[in-house]
Amino acid sequence: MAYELPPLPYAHDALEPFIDTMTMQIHHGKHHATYVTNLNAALAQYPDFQKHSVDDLIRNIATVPDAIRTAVRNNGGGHANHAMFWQIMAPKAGGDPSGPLADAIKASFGSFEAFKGEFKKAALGRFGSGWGWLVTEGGTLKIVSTANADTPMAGKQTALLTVDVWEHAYYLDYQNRRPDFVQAFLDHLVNWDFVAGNLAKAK
Ligand code: MN3
Repeated sequence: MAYELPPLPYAHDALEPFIDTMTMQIHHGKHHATYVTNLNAALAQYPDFQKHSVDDLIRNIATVPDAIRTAVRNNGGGHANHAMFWQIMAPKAGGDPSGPLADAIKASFGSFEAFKGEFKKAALGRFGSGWGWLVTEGGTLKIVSTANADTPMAGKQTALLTVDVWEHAYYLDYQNRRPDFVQAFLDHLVNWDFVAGNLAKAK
């Protein structure tokens, strides 16, 4: 098996009360696991492509054969995005970033409050299923959103932070209230130390 489901970096109930245990069990153990299974199935006849990291696979999606490109884009993207999303969150997290990351956010958006406003706008403005992102491109931080399992890493951007806004990410706790989920994510779940590490690596 080329690709494997990474374990959650915390217990299934660790993000309560902001994300409930069953959501985490289904989201990680079913949704994410299915992306990994389907990615392996798509690449079963293409062993050369199994040697790449999933991030490299997505970054170089144009080199993937036509016959499996859509399957790899969707399932490889789903795998890569979720693998990052689990690490973006942590128990008793959220709050304000500090250090070079806080400076970069202030330089790019004016203030942390302005950043949060723009991030929420992107996450809530994504119609249907997708992802909200903080990325870095050419030394500037930007906020973008992507549809379905697409990732900004397929272009020239490097992802620093992401939130899954598919309904399966929040429906049991929040039903139709995506704004409340994204607010709780920013206030209580973002692991800013991990985001700061992503920024340091991108430089
Ligand atoms: Mn998801």
